[in-house]
Amino acid sequence: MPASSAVDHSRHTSHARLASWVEQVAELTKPDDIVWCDGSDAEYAQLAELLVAKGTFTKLDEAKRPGSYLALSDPDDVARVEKQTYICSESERDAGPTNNWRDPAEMRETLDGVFAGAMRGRTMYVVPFIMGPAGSDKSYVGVELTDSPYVVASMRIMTRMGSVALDQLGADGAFVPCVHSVGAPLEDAADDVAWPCNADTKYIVHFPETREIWSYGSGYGGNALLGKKCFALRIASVMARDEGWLAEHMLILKLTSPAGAVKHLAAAFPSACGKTNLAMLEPTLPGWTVETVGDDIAWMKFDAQGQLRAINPEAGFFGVAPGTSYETNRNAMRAIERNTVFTNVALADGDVWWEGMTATPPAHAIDWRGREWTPESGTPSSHPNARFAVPASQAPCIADSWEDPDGVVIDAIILGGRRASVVPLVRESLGWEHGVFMGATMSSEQTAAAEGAVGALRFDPFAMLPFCGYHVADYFAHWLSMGERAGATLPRLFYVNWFRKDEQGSFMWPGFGENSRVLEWIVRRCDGEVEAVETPLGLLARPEDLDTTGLDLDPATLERLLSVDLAAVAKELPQVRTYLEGIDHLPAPVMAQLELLEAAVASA
Ligand code: SAT
Ligand code: MN
Repeated sequence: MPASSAVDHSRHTSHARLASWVEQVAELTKPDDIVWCDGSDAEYAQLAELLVAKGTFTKLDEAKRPGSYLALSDPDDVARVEKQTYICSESERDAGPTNNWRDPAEMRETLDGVFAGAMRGRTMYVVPFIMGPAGSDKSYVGVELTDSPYVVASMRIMTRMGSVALDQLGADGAFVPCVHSVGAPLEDAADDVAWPCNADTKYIVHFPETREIWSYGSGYGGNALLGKKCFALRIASVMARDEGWLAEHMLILKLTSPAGAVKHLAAAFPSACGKTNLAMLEPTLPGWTVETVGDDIAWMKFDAQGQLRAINPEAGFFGVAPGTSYETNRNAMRAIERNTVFTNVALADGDVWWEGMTATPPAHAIDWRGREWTPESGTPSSHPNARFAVPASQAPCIADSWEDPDGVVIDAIILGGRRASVVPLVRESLGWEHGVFMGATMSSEQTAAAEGAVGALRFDPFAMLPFCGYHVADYFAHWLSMGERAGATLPRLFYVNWFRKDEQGSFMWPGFGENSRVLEWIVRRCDGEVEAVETPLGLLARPEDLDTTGLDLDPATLERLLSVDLAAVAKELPQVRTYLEGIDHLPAPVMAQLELLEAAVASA
């Protein structure tokens, strides 16, 4: 039945605008079929069966990994494609220097071209989803139309999907329209491949003014699961700017002291700095517990009492598999023992394996490219960006408050980067403007793995470089304006660096569960229990205030971890200046913070 011949959608929704938009997209993309998703277990089971039949999913051994599947992607469709990601604001200025801008009218023409007939031979799934707990005033609804059943199955894990979202939408609620096609129309269903995508053409497009997302050509991760980076960060950051809240690339954790006092912290780190590990940390400090509210995204709004409250808009964890083990993140490993979709890891004896999962690799496996693999193969068995998708509720460390519709009160926000030198283990900002400066200049060192000079800094402001949907200078101004809200209780701002190295190249700080010692200091600062040492870089911890009981850490190393070498800071400030000067319309207070720091190190 050709969908374009006026299908009756009233059985599925009373939302006339939704029904007619579905019809419009079907007329453009010409799917063979339209399926409205209800999010039920039966529907998920059917999808999984279909994906197994298509060869996209391999069912894992039910005794070893119940309810779980492995998908292997096309080898050229393995990560977000930032060069083909666009912000199509009406004015080019609004996209700013960190985004690819395209004229919205021209982009609409382009999209009309590539989407015409794009779903031929396929089923178009209507996937309504809520970002945030059902019924929360902080949640928003989206509807993704996709021709990828893999995306539907993943959206079922990562969002509140199906009838629950249609119910929240009602007859005329607002939703973010998200259109996704793998860009591989079929003449004949028999021609399909296990991982359809378009090798040549990919477009990940955002229209911030109309709050729309169009994605073409990729089936992987953030390119295709449009609730995540596209909606919950790029579009939501624009909504947050307009409505006076914050949509951030931050984990949210709940920390309970031995006395039972609860604090919630949000934290932003660039990729590969252990965000999921921190969100699921097992404290080594006796009596402390960490529970997880979110591991990737935080939506934060001030409540009537002026407290900043955060929700995790997602319902699942989409974590990097390689490096995850019972040693590095036991909570994640326990979460993914069942009901998990793995993508681009190795298949070994009916179960999954990846580099770093166990000390001894399996003698034989099928690698992420579907080839025979042994430890002697000389290539990694899993793609470095291989992922697991798992319902958040399965994590043993999930906080009871993780679905609280009111959100949790954020007491402190932690920023950080991966720095082998210069940057101390922990410091508190000198105030809100200084904290915004710290966020704006978040950086990691260039490693040999990436292009560019080793030792050069890569700036990733608030870990939002690829995710801020508008001009990054306006984003800094928005952060500054949060600090001026009348009656607001602002969270304290901290900057941590777990990655300091000594002259021999060894990490000076043990990291992982030991990071609870730093969290404890942060809590004591929030409670006004400890003094700190004021320096031009921020408020530093005194060595005697960091609980190092039972740690094998000599006093000299601790001293170095907690102090700043102003001469070393002075040496890298020119890089900071060049970076900030490259941002047009930079708010004056951010530059003023740099000038204060330059003056302080010059006179030191
Ligand atoms: O692919 S995602 O964007 O969802 C994950 C990531 O790249 O951080
Ligand atoms: Mn992320």
